[in-house]
Amino acid sequence: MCALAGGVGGAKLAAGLQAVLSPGDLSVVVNTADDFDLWGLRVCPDLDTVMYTLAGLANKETGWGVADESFGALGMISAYGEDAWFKLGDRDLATHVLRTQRLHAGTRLTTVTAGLAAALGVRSTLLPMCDEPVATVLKTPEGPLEFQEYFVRRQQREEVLGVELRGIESARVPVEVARSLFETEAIILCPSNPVVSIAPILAVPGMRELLAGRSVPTVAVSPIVGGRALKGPADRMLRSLGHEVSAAGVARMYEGLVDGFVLDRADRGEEAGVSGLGMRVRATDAVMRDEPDRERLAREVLSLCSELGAG
Ligand code: FO1
Repeated sequence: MCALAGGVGGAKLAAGLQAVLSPGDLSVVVNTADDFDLWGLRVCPDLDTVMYTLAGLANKETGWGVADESFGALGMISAYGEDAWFKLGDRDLATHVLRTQRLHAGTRLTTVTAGLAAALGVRSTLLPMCDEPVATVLKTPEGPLEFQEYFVRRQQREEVLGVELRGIESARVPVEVARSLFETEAIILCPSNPVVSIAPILAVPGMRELLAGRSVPTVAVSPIVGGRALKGPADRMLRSLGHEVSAAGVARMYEGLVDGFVLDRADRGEEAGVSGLGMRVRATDAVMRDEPDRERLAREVLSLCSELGAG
């Protein structure tokens, strides 16, 4: 199976899929347009969120970062007078140090990520959407803001009026992603932000064609439940960008790409609208509060994939 994912929501479903599939049967293609450089280090928040979650190391309260973390290095950075707005923990820092060193030595992000994930015992294949740097820059009334500046430093306060993916035209689908899409029996779009997590993956030149070229079922899970985002600013972002803030609104964004759509029981009223887009709909409990929830949702998604002809 091949899943497309952003950060926390995507990582949770990926963990559910990993738990119910045979070891090695899952690849996760992860958004890297949130990546940025901080204090000379290359930080890849979504890749790390998925990696720590699949390794069983994630901080359960935040969903990102490592469990049992300390912030000694960050305290020292503050003591030197830096604004420590992005909370890099001591254990997490090791990941960024090694990643940066290996990237500087000329190793591709795909290879670096595979090495880090294997060392942490992750039994799925973790794939960055591309090896080239891509940066999400948001158009706001305050001017253009880099993603983490908007998301963490300014706490998503500004209205998002547009999204630019800087560097996307030079990005290429890595051979490992192409292979994984070629071999998979189904493609799953995790309940991640459709605008800043899934859209950048789909925007890598050649990615949509690869997806469309496969005649396997593609199933998406709604990140919007009862008209609100499960996490993060997706609901406000959809509204300010002119999309309908509902499960059906998300389904419409995936029209032509997706054959199956999973939405929460709370949104049963939208089933007919989604079916009208040519998608088979499954209503279930789409909110993942704990590990059993993740596994149950993963089974529902896989069962919809089988119904649509996977396997
Ligand atoms: N999110 C925050 O809201 N505040 C932070 O200080 C923060 C630090 C951080 C460090 C490492 C990492 O991998 C992720 C981190 N995140 C933090 C999460 C991250 O910025 C966002 O969740 C994603 O980029 C959105 O998908």
